[in-house]
Amino acid sequence: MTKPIYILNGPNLNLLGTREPEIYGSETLADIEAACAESAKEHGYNTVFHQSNIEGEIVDMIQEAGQKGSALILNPAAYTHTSVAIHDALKTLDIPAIEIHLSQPAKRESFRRRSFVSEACTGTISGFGANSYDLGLHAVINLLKT
Ligand code: CA2
Repeated sequence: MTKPIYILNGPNLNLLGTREPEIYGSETLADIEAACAESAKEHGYNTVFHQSNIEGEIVDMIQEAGQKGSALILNPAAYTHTSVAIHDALKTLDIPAIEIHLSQPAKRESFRRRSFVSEACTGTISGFGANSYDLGLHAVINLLKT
């Protein structure tokens, strides 16, 4: 059976759709989860979707993705800019991993310009709102086909 695509989300993304819609859009994380599941299904993949506010839990889920998943899509949220632990976990993976962001961090505060995650990922998609997830999903599905 095909292994699922893991979609992991970092701190505060559980609040999506409730605050700062001008930056992050009005869709909730549950809306994004449902859209990803449907889009992946059209290509014969299941998804495992998870959000955590806790850095170590995200590390655990990245390790699980490496063991049980076919690919990883990760929005590390604020940990993008701080986490050596997430960088190290990503470096252990033998599966494609795509970093995604709803907003375009390069256009925002200077502290968002540093990503500890980019250099450990296959690629990065940012700035397309909730559509960044769908673009990330299509990117990994294309990689898995080749
Ligand atoms: O644009 C993204 O997806 C970010 O990963 C979002 C993070 C931010 O720290 C990154 O620089 C870029 C913040 C997520 C916070 O999510 C919220 C959602 C709704 C309301 C408030 C925060």
